[in-house]
Amino acid sequence: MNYKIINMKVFGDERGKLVSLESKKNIPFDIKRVYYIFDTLPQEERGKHAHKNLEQIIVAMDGSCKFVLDDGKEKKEIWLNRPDVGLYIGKNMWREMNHFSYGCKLMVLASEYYDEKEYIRNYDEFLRSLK
Ligand code: T46
Repeated sequence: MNYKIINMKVFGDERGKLVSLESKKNIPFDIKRVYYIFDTLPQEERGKHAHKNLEQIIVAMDGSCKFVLDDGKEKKEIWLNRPDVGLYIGKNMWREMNHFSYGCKLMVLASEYYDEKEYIRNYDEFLRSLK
C-alpha cells in the first residue's frame, strides 16, 4: 500500500519540544501547499476520496482521529494522535477520516496546489481508475 508512517526527529529540552519539516529531507516531496483542519466533531466523517496526482503528509498537531486507507485491494486503519508522527499517503489511495476527537487539529503538507479536477470522489470510479 502506498503509505508510510514517518517518525519525526524531536528536538526536546526543558523548554519543550520542536519538530522541523524540510522538503526533500524528512518530507519526501517539495511542499507546495499547507492546510489544516480544526473544530472537528466526533460524529463527522471526512475524506472519502482519492487523488490521482497528490502526495500528502498528515500530522495530528492536537487530538486524534482515525484514517482508513484503501488501495482497492486491502484496507488499513491508522490512528493519528501525536505531533511527532506523520502519515504519508501517496497517489491513488482512497482515504476516509473518522472518530475525530473534539477539536482535533490536523496539519497537512501537500506536494501540489489544490486542484479539484484531480480528486476522485466516487468509489466505483476509484476502483475503475486502478485497472
Ligand atoms: C485529504 C484530506 C486529509 C480548498 O479550497 N483548498 C484546499 O487546499 C483543500 C484541501 C480544500 N479546499 C476546499 C474544497 C472543499 O470545498 O475545502 C473544502 C473541504 O475540502 P474536502 O471536503 O476535500 O476536505 P476533506 O477533509 O474531506 O479532505 C481534505 C483534503 O481535501 C484531502 O486532500 O487528503 O483532507
